[in-house]
Amino acid sequence: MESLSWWQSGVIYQIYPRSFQDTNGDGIGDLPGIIQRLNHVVSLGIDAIWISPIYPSPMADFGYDVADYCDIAPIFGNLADFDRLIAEAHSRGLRVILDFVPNHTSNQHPWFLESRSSRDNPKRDWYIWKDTRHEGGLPNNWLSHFGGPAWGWDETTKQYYYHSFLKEQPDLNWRNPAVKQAMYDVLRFWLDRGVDGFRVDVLWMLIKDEQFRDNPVNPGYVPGESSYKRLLPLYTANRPEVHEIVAEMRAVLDAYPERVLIGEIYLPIEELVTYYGRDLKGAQLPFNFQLIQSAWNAPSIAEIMDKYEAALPRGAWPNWVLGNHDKARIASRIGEAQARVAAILLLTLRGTPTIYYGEEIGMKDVPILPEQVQDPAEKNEPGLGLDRDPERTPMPWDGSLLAGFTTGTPWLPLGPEHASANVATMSESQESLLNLYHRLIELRRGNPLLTHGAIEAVGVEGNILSYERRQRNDRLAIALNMGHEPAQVSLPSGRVLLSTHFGRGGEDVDRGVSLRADEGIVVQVRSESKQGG
Ligand code: TEU
Ligand code: CA
Repeated sequence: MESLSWWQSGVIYQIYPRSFQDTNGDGIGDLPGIIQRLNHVVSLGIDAIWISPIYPSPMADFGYDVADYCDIAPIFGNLADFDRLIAEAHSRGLRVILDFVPNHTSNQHPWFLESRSSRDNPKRDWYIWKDTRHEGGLPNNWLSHFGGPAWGWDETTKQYYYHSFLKEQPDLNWRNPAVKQAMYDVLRFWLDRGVDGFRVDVLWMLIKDEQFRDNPVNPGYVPGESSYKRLLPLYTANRPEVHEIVAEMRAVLDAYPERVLIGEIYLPIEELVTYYGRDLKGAQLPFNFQLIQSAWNAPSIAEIMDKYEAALPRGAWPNWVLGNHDKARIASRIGEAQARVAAILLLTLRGTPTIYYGEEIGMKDVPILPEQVQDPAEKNEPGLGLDRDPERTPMPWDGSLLAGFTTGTPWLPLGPEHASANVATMSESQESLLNLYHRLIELRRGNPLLTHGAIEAVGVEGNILSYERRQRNDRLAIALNMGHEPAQVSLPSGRVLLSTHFGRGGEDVDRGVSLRADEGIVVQVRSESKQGG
């Protein structure tokens, strides 16, 4: 049995700190709140938490506009709280992964204030400044993810600066060695404080075309999509030079024991896997968002599984997610019944799963009224369905009016279902989704086939996706009915270890099994010798 690192055998849990637990009544989650709720995470069987940004920030993009990379935003607490969080997590065997946002700073960061102060400021070249084009227009046609041009005008120095996102998020110039060294020192600052790894924001965007060539028009643009999609980001993302930076970041982490580099990378599979790097010295876990982007049916998921496994460089470690703080929640995308099936899929696929907070209780997108909108993506381009607030609402801990999240006014509304869909209520019910997650993670931790086993025999029969996890003669068979009708599926004989439908565990199945609508099962296959008996 090969020995795996913690980030290979473990389960990662993403915490959106604003919405996890408030402890001072301001309606905003904080670090003491995360500490208060660590036991929930540990009881779930989680091995590592990834915390979205907690640094000082004007919060124009809710923390993804960093004004100081080496401190904690007062609304979340301070460095003493952070050190306590690390100690409390580590004492429970939990690792802590931070969100690293290197592509851009806040426009309030001292570096940018210096850079914009004059054209010959020593930090001018820490950002990307360009003159107007000869006829007085923008430097080129590059667009912001959040609508409009990606060029912000600076009246003082009469130049434009580049911003992939909000004008409050000026992009750093990652071609500048001084920027790289300063940012690698940021990594060391947190590594020295005991951080176990980083999820790197927009890793694939760090380098932009040196010639600033116009991006090509997107022939597939559909009116009603975000304006950013009018162009293909050929010259503003996934540039070949970025891999040198990924390797350098990884080298910084490799100077410390057992650290992990996770990359946020929205690219097709064949491009995504290049971020494992030469000799696997890139990101250990380039985030695989295929399950978020895919249609939810057996053939589509089977195709992704085959394609991804085939594309992985030799020795590269897979990973899977169902959601995050930018994308509609899985239970809203596929419904409560299929969210149970998705839990089995996520936790029995080969590789590291990341659970987004609330997925374990089937949290759904919460409807946000126009006057409640906080997300700049929606404010900048209203009515296109770009709002990310629905998937960022407070974690419902119990069925009380404020769900045990706060004693104040929550910064976003609680979901209408929170009276029943909350941790306390679900903990009481053996049949709840929360208990299915408990059972699944317990099975995963106790069964090396799920951490170490190969994935084989991926098959589709109608709406049923089936596959096996194998190691020598040991086999688990998984069958997932992604349809809403009962169906029969041929499976090797064995014993049901777990089903989405409580009470089926222990049942013998013999060369075939009937699945209820929206049912998934995990079967311990009887070994060959016994099969014949
Ligand atoms: O998201 C980057 C990204 O992929 C965006 O295209 C994202 O899908 C978009 O924001 C959806 O509207 C990262 C962070 O996860 C996101 O929260 C930040 O807003 C963004 O970078 C800028 O830092
Ligand atoms: Ca608070």
